Amino acid sequence: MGTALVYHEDMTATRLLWDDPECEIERPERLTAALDRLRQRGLEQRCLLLSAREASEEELGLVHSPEYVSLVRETQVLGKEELQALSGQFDAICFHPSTFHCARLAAGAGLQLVDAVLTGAVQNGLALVRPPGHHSQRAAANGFCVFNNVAIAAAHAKQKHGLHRILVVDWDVHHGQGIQYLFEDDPSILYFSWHRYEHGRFWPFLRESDADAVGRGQGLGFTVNLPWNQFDPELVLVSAGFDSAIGDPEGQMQATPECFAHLTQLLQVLAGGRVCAVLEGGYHLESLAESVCMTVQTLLGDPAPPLSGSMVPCQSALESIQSARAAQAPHWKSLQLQDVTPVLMSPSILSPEERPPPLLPGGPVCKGAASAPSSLLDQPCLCPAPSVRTAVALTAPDITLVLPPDVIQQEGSALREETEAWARPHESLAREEALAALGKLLYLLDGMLDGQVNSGIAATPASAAAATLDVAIRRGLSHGAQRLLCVALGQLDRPPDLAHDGRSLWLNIRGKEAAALSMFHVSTPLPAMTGGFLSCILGLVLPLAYSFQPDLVLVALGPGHGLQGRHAALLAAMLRGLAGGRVLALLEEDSTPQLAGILARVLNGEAPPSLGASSVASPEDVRALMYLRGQLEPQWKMLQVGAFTPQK
Ligand code: Q9C
Ligand code: ZN
Repeated sequence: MGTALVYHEDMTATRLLWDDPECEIERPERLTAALDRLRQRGLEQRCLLLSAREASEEELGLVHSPEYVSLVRETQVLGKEELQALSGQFDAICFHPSTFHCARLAAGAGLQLVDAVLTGAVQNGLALVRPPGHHSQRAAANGFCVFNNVAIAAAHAKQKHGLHRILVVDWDVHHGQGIQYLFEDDPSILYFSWHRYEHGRFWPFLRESDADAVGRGQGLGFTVNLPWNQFDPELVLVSAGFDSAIGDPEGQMQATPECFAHLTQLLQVLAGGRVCAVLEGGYHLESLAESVCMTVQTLLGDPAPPLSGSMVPCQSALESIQSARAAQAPHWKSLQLQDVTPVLMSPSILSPEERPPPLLPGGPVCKGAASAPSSLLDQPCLCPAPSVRTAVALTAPDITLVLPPDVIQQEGSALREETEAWARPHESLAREEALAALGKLLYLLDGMLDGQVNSGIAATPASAAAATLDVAIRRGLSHGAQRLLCVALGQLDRPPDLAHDGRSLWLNIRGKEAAALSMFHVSTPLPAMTGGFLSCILGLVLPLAYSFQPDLVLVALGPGHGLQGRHAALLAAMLRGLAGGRVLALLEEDSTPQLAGILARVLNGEAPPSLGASSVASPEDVRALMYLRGQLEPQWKMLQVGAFTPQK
């Protein structure tokens, strides 16, 4: 459905007229650098370009007082001295005669983006704006922000489009206290911010930026944390500040540009993919430009490049997340799950030889804080993007009806002899039908391993599902995959002789018992309800997968998988964050064209359908999840995030 890019070059007009080291980083080149890079990468050309309009004074009045709007309007005619004097009344603000015009365009750009998304003209988009907005308050400019662009967009989405639940995610490095103040008693706008805090010693130095600020009155629980819960937003607004990115002089954090691709992709599973990002901070031009490209690329549906670096969460991050969860728990059922049952821990069943291998070949390279930002930014992705994003090798005659036009239906097949050689050990692959399906699968898999195809779907007769998966794993490992993640649903057993050498991680979702037979062999029951399924993906599958950092993902829906289409779509959408989106889905031949179609669309970059306000997980599902997390946490460190045992 497309991605909008909202911009107007007039927003480069506002600039610093006097000497002020604090304000000088918020410069016009921020917009031009981001836009130039989008052009250079061919991303601008793929977007629907919208020219920003000015917000009306009435629209500004959705969150600002008339007196404040008048005050800003009057700056248009002030001289330099007067502008400087007025600026001094606010914290980190430098007015310019064009400020009012620029700030109205910035707010208008957000409105236009929301209108475009909510009328269905586009699926999502980014507004490139100056000045930023999230620090500005009802009657005050603050931190380079004049009008609160995202807050105005949220109020407008409620008022003009009748929305009832809007999620605002603020990934700028600073706390958007302006948005928090404006909506802290409003339960229809969930404001989530992460920000550098330093126990109150980081700008804007506010006590209320801490985790225990949870909103007030009707809005209790709707300030600060956790998009993953029963909120089920209809729209996601992003206060997209890139001063949290590596190299930024303000934030001094370490997030690589790829992080923003992953953040964007995670948000795209909400609200049917209706995501509106509005630029806030970001002052390192190179890092800003790259991070903007990552965001737009992901909005356009391209798979996120794999994350690099250590996947071990740092202690201080764990502590912060724990405090935020604790503060939010009284207000969100999904955060109370952990208290359902004290988990009786059986002694660890992991044998010593199954401890993590020292360093896997081609494994993650830890980039320490010492490495210069440029070295992280200078690495262009060496592998060119595959020419085909998604290919399907499916036999159902009606499948073409449900495929988007750019999904390739693949006719090719591996050489007969070769296919037979791979099939030989398996009785179930002797039948002609099974052999033909295997040939098609091998051809597709080779296309993925060669880098021509990014993702795919293949089908197999139910009776040959396990054997076909077995061949796919072996073929993947022997033809270039360094680490292969296999998520198997239904009656599919881990190939018994598959080496426990750390090169494959087997995750089976089915059955009655939760069991971690080794750190690379995990089995969990299929949760009964949507809430349980979500917890399983977020609390187990993704932490394991992100820790493992596979370069190929197989997801197999085997006999009796019992998965609903929307659940399969969510799983596929989330797994697409791994391995640069190199995901191969294996279906049973008699799966419905609807299931194949929805998976093809999601693997191709479309948002999965919204799950709806989900039920919470059942006590049994929670128990299974907690048990496995406890078993696996010592090995897979990402499980420490949201752990039920306090970390020392
Ligand atoms: N050097 C935005 O990112 N200066 N505003 C902090 C410490 C103010 C940031 C002083 C930073 C304002 C939108
Ligand atoms: Zn900022």
